[in-house]
Amino acid sequence: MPTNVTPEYKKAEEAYRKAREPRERLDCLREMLRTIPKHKGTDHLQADIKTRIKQLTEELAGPKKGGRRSGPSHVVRPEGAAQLCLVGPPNAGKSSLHTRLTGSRSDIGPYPFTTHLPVPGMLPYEDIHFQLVDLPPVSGDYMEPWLINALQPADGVLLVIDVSDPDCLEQVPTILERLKEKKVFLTTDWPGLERKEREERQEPSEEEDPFRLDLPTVLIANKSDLDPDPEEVKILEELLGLRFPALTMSAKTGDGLDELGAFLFRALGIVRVYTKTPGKPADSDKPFTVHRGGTVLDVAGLVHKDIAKTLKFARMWGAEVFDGQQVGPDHLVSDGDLIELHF
Ligand SMILES: Nc1nc2c(ncn2[C@@H]2O[C@H](COP(=O)(O)OP(=O)(O)OP(=O)(O)O)[C@@H](O)[C@H]2O)c(=O)[nH]1
Ligand SMILES: [Mg+2]
Repeated sequence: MPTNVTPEYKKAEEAYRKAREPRERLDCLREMLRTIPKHKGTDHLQADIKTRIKQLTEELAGPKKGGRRSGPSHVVRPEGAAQLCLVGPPNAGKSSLHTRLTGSRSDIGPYPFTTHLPVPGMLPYEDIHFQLVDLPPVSGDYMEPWLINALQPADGVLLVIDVSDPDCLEQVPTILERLKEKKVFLTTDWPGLERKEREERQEPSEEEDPFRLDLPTVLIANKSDLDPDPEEVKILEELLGLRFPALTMSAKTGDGLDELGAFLFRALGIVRVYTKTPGKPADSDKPFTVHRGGTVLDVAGLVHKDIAKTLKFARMWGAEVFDGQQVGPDHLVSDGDLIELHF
């Protein structure tokens, strides 16, 4: 990270980190390039920004006539409470899990490299949904060049392995290495779970690189029907020296699938907030979701950008307030709160 960057650049970088929509990310990158001080010390970063602008522009342009790339965009627009990408070695059962969890029609095959494109799907959990994105495999021999772009909007990763296949002892470190080369780090730090020791991060991060991507990761030990030893995944993690939270499941029998929604809800620290219009009953079927630490203002922004701009106060019903309590825009929301926005 170069020193002497302007506050203007810092602001653009901050906005880039927060942006989730590909088009918004592109705008932020352009702003970063516009505001970055142009001197030797920022040469690398300038080049990096330019490469990313080029890649994203191509992604957003879609199929090119007569060009090498054809077909749909590889970046999936986030929907639902959070986006989680399925990453793993070939044949681990990513697509099988995806079809069972989301009802998608992702291709399944008994041979490696069945999946070629990202496939989105929604996993229902209580009254919300998580978006799961099935992806092609990552192996020592091959990783789709666009896979890193597809990971950018994700809130987390499901690292899927075939627990009955001893090869996963080599596959997992290879995947971590390949992603790391592209500045993507799979971490144990889930916002809603107790923070593990700093040194468990794969790399020190005093000098934050704006393009470094840390993705909280859960290890999914699939094909438990082929290896019924419940301790297997613990042994694997010990052998691999990893501390990801882990879930054991079988896409074949359906065992363990039910636990994923509850895990994601807790691990991501999702907070559901219901809204109502003054003088009307609660609109309690479809909540808005924010992360723990979210405020009344954050919810207002999800309802409508203009409401967030003109928000005066809210009335709130919930566990932490008395019924109809008046609260300011900065008031923290908790799961199950009902709010009435006044603007
Ligand atoms: N016994 C058993 N077989 C499974 C399970 N999950 C998937 N399979 C089988 O494993 C093979 C690969 O499944 P896929 O879902 O295509 O695996 P994938 O990880 O998406 O594979 P790629 O797209 O090539 O990366 C298929 O023959 C599946 O039927 C499981 O839980 N148990
Ligand atoms: Mg697949």
